[in-house]
Amino acid sequence: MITSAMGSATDWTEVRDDFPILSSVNARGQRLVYLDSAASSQKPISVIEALDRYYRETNANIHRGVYDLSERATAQYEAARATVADFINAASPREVIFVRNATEAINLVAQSWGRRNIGAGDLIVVTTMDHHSNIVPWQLLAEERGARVAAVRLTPDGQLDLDHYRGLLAEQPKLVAFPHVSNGLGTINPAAEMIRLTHDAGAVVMLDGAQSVPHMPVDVQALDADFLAFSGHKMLGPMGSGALYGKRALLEAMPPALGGGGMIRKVTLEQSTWADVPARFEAGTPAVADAVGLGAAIEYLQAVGMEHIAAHERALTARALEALREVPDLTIYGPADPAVHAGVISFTLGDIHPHDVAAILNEENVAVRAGHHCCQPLMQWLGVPATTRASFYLYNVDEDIDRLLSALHRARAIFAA
Ligand code: 7TS
Repeated sequence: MITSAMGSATDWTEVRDDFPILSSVNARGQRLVYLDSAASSQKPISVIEALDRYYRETNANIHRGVYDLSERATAQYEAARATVADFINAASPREVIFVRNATEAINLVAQSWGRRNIGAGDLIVVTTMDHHSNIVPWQLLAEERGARVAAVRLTPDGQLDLDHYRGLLAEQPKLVAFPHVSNGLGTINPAAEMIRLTHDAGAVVMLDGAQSVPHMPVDVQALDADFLAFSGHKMLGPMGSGALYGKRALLEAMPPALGGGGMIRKVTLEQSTWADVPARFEAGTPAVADAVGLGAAIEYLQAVGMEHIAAHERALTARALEALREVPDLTIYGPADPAVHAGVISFTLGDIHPHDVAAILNEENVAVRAGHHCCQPLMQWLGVPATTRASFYLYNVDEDIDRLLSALHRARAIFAA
């Protein structure tokens, strides 16, 4: 197990060995090559043990009991919040709200900030490459409020068309929602520049960090992000863990999205008043163990070092892009420039259906995703119903790319026959 930030000599196979599931083999003795981390990451032993330890030694409801266990559970939950805040360089842990996933984080903003700030005729801007999670909540809000939703167009190689974006900003939107990194194309968007332009136009930014926070250093203060949503399960943490970051002034001006225990200051049968943030947005008993597990996941990522992880993934991606370009009939979507292409590679292989490609890869124990990746508007723009997608994380190694390549050649051979 790794214990400290590593230099350039990291043995990534040792990192892989921290993830028990990655040493599993199929009936033919082939080791699992997991290339679907954009959907959900695997979990290191330290996270599995943190969950186990929490339930064995600490479990109790939080913020309620006056007994030792409950106080320890509360302390661990709040320590995890501080760990998340530190990870994204939030000014205060109060700016971090625990949620189940990025989807819930975005819906929280749409339902709370949105209902208070979006009115009839207002414009909300999303992008053609957004995940449904960063489109549908805004459509629901727009429908309710009589607002409009417009989408930023893409350039031919799958980057945001910033000229079109500037044009939309001239229409003075109230809110702009965009992904830091696209889960369908791997495009790394120029978040800092876009946020600056957005603020100059007087709009608030919902940055979808589901594919960036797990893979690269993300500093909310340097970016000046208003809201940032991300999922713990994509960054080595437990399923059902995630976080919303919001600037404190914005959060403090927002009404609760859910009512219940834990989020109130005073309740009478006539009316209620709200707790301070972040408790105001955490109604009911939270997923305490999962928050603690997310804290452990972040500690693992920090021990390896986010810059270091990003560099490893850049190297894997550059190598994979180069190798995939040599496969006949294979079309790669997304930017050709590896500097703006994260470790998410979407492709089609001739006329073979993406699901068939994934099924043959699965026979070789190579796990990839096929489908629309919850990006139907993006698929429409690409003119394909689906793609096959390989995505990388810190536990992938060069050998995984070799296995992907040989499985793709097998798929070609099978379908050529
Ligand atoms: N935003 C982006 C950019 C995503 O990639 C995802 C999940 C979400 C939001 C939603 O995350 P959730 O944790 O709330 O589900 N993306 C994917 C994917 O690409 N394959 O499965 C889930």
